[in-house]
Amino acid sequence: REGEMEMHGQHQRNLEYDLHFTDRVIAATGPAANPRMKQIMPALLRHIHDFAREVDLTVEEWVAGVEMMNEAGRMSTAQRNETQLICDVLGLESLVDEITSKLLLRTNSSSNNATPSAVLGPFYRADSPFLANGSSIISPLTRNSPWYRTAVPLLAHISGRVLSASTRKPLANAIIDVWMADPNGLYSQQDRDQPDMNLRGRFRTDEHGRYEMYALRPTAYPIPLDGPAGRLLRLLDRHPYRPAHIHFIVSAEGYGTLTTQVFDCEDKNTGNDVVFAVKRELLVRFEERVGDEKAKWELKYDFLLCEA
Ligand code: MBD
Ligand code: FE
Repeated sequence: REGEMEMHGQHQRNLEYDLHFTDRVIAATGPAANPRMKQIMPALLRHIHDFAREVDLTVEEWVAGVEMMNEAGRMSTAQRNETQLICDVLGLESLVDEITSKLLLRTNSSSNNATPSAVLGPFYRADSPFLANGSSIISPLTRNSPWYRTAVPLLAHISGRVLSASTRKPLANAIIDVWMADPNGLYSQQDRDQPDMNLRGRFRTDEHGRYEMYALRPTAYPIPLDGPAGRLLRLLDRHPYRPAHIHFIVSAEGYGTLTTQVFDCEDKNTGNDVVFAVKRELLVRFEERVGDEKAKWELKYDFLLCEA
């Protein structure tokens, strides 16, 4: 409805509304509702009603919004979460990530020294394969494929430790769940040219808290535009790019689980991520790796976890 939106540019404002209507809807909540619901729903109802009144939202426009949510729901699977992607382009996942970190800091000051979190995003998959330290998240099934040739210039060795944020004690047996897109900007589940679970894996730290893997230096890419999140970007005249990043979920017994991403500091898009997830502390530099025919690039990165 791109043309129509423009015609509505001079819509009427400030019709007179009966604000008691919102109070009636809020008051409809019963005494047995859960306390957190009683706390948050009045705010949600006020904002959503005020939004509709502020823009004089029409039935037709509301139906378009409902259809967008329905379509996102129909598209969402365990492999790709379109509803989450819509939240991402609206900045909502990054905002709740920030709120959650601030709340954690209040109850746990050691989280101040921990590696900052970043959004999960729509492409995480549970149950990726456990791999031995020093092995590659590139599926062996890609060897000798045209796909592998595109990956070779980006082969990277990634290693470091998982440490306690407060004591710097190395954490043995921590799990590092890693996933990333390929050089064409596609996660394995989006791409017929990649085997299942390509560029994903889980590693366990050794007795010195160390992990080590082969992966790729990541590249920037546009988020998928084939659904309502993409249409929303077009309606907003926005670019679809995410800066080059690698996702991690790091967990260890007795410590808070860290969901984060690292970003290649040389990527020109770090300043305008379409999902607003970049944090300065998560920018990393890939160095040239010498004397290893299995990797041209080197990244050393430690993860600092706070006590649970
Ligand atoms: C991604 O790859 C991603 O990590 C996020 C957060 C949103 C869209 C695509
Ligand atoms: Fe991603």
